[in-house]
Amino acid sequence: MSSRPHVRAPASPAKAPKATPAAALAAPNTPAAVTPMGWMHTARFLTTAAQLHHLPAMDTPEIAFVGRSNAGKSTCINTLTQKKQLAFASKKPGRTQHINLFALGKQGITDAVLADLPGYGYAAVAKMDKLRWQQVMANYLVSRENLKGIVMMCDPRHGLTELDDILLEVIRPRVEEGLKFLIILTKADKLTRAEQAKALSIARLQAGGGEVKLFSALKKQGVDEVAQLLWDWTHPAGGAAAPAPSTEPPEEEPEALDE
Ligand SMILES: Nc1nc2c(ncn2[C@@H]2O[C@H](COP(=O)(O)OP(=O)(O)OP(=O)(O)O)[C@@H](O)[C@H]2O)c(=O)[nH]1
Ligand SMILES: [Mg+2]
Repeated sequence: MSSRPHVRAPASPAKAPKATPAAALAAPNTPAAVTPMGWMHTARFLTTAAQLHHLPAMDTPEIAFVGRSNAGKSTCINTLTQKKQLAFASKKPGRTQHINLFALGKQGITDAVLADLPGYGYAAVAKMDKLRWQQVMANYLVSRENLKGIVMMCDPRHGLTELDDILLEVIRPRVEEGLKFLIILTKADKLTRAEQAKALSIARLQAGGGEVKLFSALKKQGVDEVAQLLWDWTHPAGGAAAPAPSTEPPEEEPEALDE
């Protein structure tokens, strides 16, 4: 376990938004109807590991964020969870160098885990370190038992790269066995509407029918949709969430994104 301090505890249950009768009916197994965004905001740091065998074995469904270095994985996690510094994000590629786990769940009860993985394809990393890391990641993706879904972050200005394709090959057998998979096209704010539409259709072809979503941390584009999807992945039975209110106030100032 790392000595890194835990982030703020989740809001007390007393302050949780009241369930509407309809939402309570829709979510019979949840004590108070939970919105996917409210659930995301409960994120807290769990642990960090440089090697696979240092990760705790868990039963809780885990969702891994993978992709090229600098694609925006850590920023996406911070945006979804509305916690500026939960995951380390940086202009400098190669910022994330460990597998970092974050727990999600109301009232301190973990019902899902997000894993922020180091990016690949960063030229300045020494060759041996690259190979070592690729091995750690491949092992993680192939053997992590509680892995429920993979979110591949892709900067649409670069498209899916050769390393992305290799990763897709590595996970293909698990996806065929039911592992959930989503491609997020990041930094959508850098594209015009027409470019966004084009990037979306190209990525959909490359994803072979898999799910693809546009996302911008800067414009908060795609946030609700991704939160809803991750909720659905990790709560397949009986965990229907209340629809997210359209005007949920932000807990923190928007992050200044500079890339
Ligand atoms: N304009 C814009 N910039 C973004 C967005 N998401 C991330 N960035 C910027 O992209 C850079 C890289 O973001 P990170 O979240 O650190 O990327 P990462 O994929 O975690 O990178 P590694 O940890 O190196 O693998 C930072 O400068 C972010 O501010 C976005 O939606 N829009
Ligand atoms: Mg990162």
